[in-house]
Amino acid sequence: MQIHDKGFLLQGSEQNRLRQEGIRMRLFILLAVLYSGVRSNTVPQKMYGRITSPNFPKVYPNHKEKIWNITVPKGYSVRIYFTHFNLELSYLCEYDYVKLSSGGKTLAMLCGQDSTDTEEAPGNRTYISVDNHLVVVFRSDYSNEKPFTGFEAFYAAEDIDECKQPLDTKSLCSHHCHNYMGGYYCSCRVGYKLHENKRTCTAGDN
Ligand SMILES: [Ca+2]
Ligand SMILES: [Ca+2]
Repeated sequence: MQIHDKGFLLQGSEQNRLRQEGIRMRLFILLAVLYSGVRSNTVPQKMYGRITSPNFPKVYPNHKEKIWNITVPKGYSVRIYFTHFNLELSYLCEYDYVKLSSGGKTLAMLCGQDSTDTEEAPGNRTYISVDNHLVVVFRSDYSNEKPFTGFEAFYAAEDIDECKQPLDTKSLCSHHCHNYMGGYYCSCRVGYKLHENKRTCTAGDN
């Protein structure tokens, strides 16, 4: 009986400790969110939004860097397009630019107003992130010879169709794949059972 009581007490203090750790962790996350928010203008997780260059639609300032970390829920990607784009043109966009990157890769390096042989301007193009994160960087150098008005862009979360894989990759489901907003699921042909991994089908026992 005493042993049982002691065990119970220990459990109680263990719970207390865990609770305190939980509070500390939450405080830490809150501070981390606030801190990162100040540093890189993390866009809170939204399904859509609008971003613009500093001072838009007025001329953007020199010597400016701004970063947007756009995150949408898992199972979605970020589609972005520009309704206005007017940046200083420079060889390979090394002076002023808008850089789109996702999954550690650069999707586009944009500058100018219209695309040239060596520089890309967005025009009517839309860009899609490879996962549920998109990083947009705006950067201007120390000078402009003319007034440039910067950019305005809109983004929206777009469902990833997991069932539509590139031809050279293995399908996620061994039989049927069903796409839905924010995810997908697999099913099997008659006589087969879905494996615990929810993807492969095995011949049923019955
Ligand atoms: Ca410039
Ligand atoms: Ca989906």
